[in-house]
Amino acid sequence: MATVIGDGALMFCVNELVTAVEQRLDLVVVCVDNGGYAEIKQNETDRGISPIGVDLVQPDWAALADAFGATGRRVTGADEVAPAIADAFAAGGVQLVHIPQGAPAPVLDERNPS
Ligand SMILES: Cc1ncc(C[n+]2csc(CCOP(=O)(O)OP(=O)(O)O)c2C)c(N)n1
Ligand SMILES: [Mg+2]
Repeated sequence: MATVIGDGALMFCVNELVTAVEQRLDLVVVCVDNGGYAEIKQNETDRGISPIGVDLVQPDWAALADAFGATGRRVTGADEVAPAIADAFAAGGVQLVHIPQGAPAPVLDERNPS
């Protein structure tokens, strides 16, 4: 199993990592971390609201995964994304791959198509 999840969404359900470890799942969690609730921030801006409560600190998600008994990896460049995900699948168990802002993930941003 695998999931791709934003940093804000992961913050809402991070406890489930422990459940996954308890249940001995093979689960790869890829956290795409843009440092906050970007969609909500955009919605606020679109409505003329000065953004509030939408810029989050970027935790060390890999360390958090390790603390939960999973295995965390943090990529520092785009070229590391695919190998890190491949390593996570190969390793088995609960694996978290943290892709912080500044290490662009190969994803399509629907709001800013290139
Ligand atoms: C269980 C749950 N809690 C709260 C929300 C409200 N919510 C919608 S989008 C969002 C922020 C998601 O942030 P992130 O995953 O970082 O995505 P981004 O907008 O930054 O791409 C939240 C909290 C939700 N949809 N579901
Ligand atoms: Mg985000």
